[in-house]
Amino acid sequence: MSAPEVENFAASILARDRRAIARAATLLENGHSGAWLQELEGHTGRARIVGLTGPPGAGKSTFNDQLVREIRHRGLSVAVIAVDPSSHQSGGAVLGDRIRMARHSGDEGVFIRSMATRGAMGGLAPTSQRLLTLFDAAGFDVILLETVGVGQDEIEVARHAHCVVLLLVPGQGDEVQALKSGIMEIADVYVINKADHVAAEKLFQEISAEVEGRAPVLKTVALHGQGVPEVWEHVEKFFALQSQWRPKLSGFQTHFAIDHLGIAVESIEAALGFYKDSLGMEVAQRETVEHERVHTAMLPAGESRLELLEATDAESTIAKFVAKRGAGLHHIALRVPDLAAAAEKLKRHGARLLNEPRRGAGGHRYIFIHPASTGGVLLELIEEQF
Ligand SMILES: Nc1nc2c(ncn2[C@@H]2O[C@H](COP(=O)(O)OP(=O)(O)OP(=O)(O)O)[C@@H](O)[C@H]2O)c(=O)[nH]1
Ligand SMILES: [Mg+2]
Repeated sequence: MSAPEVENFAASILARDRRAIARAATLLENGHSGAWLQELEGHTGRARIVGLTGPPGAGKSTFNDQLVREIRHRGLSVAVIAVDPSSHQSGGAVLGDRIRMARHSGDEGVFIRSMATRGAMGGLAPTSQRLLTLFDAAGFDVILLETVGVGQDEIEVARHAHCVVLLLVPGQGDEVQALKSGIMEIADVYVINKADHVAAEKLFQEISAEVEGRAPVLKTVALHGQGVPEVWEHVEKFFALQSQWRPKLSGFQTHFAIDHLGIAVESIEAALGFYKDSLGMEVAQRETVEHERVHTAMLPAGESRLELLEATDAESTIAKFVAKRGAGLHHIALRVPDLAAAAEKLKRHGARLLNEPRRGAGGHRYIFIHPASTGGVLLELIEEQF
């Protein structure tokens, strides 16, 4: 693909063009990728990835089909990646998935893809990771990653998914197998499927005793959809709890980001001898802020930046800082979504604000907070710009 074709292809995927998504999925399954995939990587982190695993014949495909229906009822879009390791010969898996696909065909909010992996290291990790990138970038709210619990793959699933649902069925001695494989420790929601089976209650009791309240244990009859909405509710509850401490799930992302680190230097030219010439960083922007009496140079570093600060004259706070403490880290700047609200809240809590919100380098609004309030470092808050 030429550069413009790559651009076009990536743009079509980001615009949720189904034909482009299908073509990309096929390319990935056949082991191809390209610059377009890298392009997509910058647009991920929003989808909720739910792993679904369990022993052969537990009803995963049946359950998943019902779950897709439930997710659609709630107005969310969903992509399914069904991984079928060929060491497990279920026969009708791919055929069954075609039938499922047909059931949801015409529904723009559903995309189902079956993938056979060959051999033990048949490539679940790289291919499914890339498909996750694809579906995430294509804007699906939920991605269901389904695999048969026959060994390493289920642990892989746990590594890729944010939330793992483990399906167990009565009458197979699964619980013993599950315990051995280690999946019992990594599941976030336990489901006893085929609850219409006579031995279901006994298994439910055993698993509940084993899990000891660490995670919910639920019963379903996937065949009739019974109990499936409750499972989804627990998955949502799990995500709600996770969002409090897991910024990995963007969409729930923390509102704070390090905008830049400010370094007071004697001379920007001299400092650039190190940062630019020796280290190889680029200067994105140079500016003089008259009212702060400072020259600045901004050097991008990932999503954040280094800001070199040089005094314009002896009355500058930077000049005073350097005279008193020597050149060095001068301040840390955090981005916040609503500066006025942050300033109000800080005042209420008695923090020492050094100024009212005002405009600085680059035109953004900012405040400074005295080191006495922040643990010893001068802190700048900058308003997020959209
Ligand atoms: N009685 C009963 N049968 C069920 C239930 N859920 C699924 N089944 C049946 O169990 C069989 C296996 O279901 P699948 O959904 O194909 O199971 P799977 O886990 O995807 O199977 P593999 O992909 O082959 O590992 C099918 O005949 C289903 O109709 C249930 O709740 N109760
Ligand atoms: Mg299946």
